Amino acid sequence: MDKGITAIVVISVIAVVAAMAVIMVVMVAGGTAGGGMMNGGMDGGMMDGGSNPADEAAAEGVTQVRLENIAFSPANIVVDAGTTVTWTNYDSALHTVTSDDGGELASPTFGRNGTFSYTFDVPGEYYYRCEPHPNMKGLVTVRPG
Ligand SMILES: [Cu+2]
Repeated sequence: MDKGITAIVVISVIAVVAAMAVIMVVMVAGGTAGGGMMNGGMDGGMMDGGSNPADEAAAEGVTQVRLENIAFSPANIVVDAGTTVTWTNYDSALHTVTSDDGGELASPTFGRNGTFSYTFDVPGEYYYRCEPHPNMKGLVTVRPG
């Protein structure tokens, strides 16, 4: 009788340990494989990654913006009118470049190694974000050419 109970207890402990091991393997795989939607949140340092032009000095002469770790980098650039800016997605997550004010700066959703280009002909401040990731914010300031 005692032996039977002991066996059940041992089996239960083994089952719990096995379940924890499986959970840990899944978590480690998710954190290192770089796949899936959660990637940026895990790797970005902050809870949901994110970028904010208010946190950065404006970068001049930059026409290439990276979408990486659920952030625009650099998130704050200054260009002359007539400049074409290209965004490239280095994440496995899908991103967009979407004007905050509903303007024509509006990309389709694009995935890893996808690019989107837009030519800024009209001077002004173009605040934008990523639709799936509201913490991803960026700004292009266009000076008269
Ligand atoms: Cu995004």
